[in-house]
Amino acid sequence: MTEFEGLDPASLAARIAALDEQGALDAVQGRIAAGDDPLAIIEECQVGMRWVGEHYQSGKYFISGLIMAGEIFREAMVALGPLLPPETADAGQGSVLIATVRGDIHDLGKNIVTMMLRSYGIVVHDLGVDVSPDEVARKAVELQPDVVGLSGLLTVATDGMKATVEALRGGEAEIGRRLPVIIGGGIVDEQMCGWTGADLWASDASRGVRLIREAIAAARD
Ligand code: B12
Repeated sequence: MTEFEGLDPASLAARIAALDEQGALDAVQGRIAAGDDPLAIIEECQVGMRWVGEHYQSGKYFISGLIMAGEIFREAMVALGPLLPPETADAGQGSVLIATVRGDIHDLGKNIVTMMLRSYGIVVHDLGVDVSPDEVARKAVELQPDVVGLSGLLTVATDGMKATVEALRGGEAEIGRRLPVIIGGGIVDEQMCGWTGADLWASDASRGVRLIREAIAAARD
């Protein structure tokens, strides 16, 4: 195998970095058989995906590399998804409206967050990808979720994120309360949270799900 600087060559992350589909899926199965935590396996997949992304950026990989990495990850999730706690739907645990913002079609991360929230019994209304600010705001007024989650991985999508938060704030009068908005994805941080007008941010699913559950609990106190 080629050397993948910074990664252990035998690791799952390195196999994703090498776009070695079968090798990566074998590594996932090996880790599952060893009884590893599925979330830890997902996090290692993300390390490999980030590596591919960085090397796409530097010109070593092309768009086909991103597509391959996305496909490997999707297949890994076919094996890992059923190992996450079973999904239940119980409005008593709260509800979340989630979408990838306008101009962005990345959805693998959003789908993991959705799966994890559902595993806690939280009802998730997933609007999909490339969703316009008006559509998110319209659905928020219609469904009145406890929390709204916005996903975005592209720098150019940050405008869409900001516009969506503004549109949501515009609908709050009709809902009669402030809607906690959490933004997520590789590009978000404290600064972007402030700039977009969102309340919370998370660049990994575990932190995101914890913050969402806390926000639901606070809203119901
Ligand atoms: C796979 C991939 C693709 C696939 C996406 C497939 C799919 N169905 O999602 C395809 C091939 C379609 C794609 C297309 C493009 N991509 Co792309 N892609 C990636 C790649 C390699 C991995 C992304 C991924 O799925 N990671 C794994 C998931 C699990 O991680 P995640 O998304 O970060 O999600 C986690 C957290 O962020 C968080 N989270 C995510 N959403 C949310 C939401 C909430 C509410 C919460 C709480 C948490 C949360 O939880 C998740 C789990 O921990 C990244 C590299 C990278 N560094 O991320 C580039 C990357 C995101 N892509 C990039 C680019 C440039 C593009 C294209 C513009 C390329 C092109 N020239 O066409 C297009 C854009 C198309 C569009 N309009 O959106 C750039 C973006 C650069 C930038 N900052 O703007 C990246 C960073 C690569 C790079 N370094 O250059 N891409």
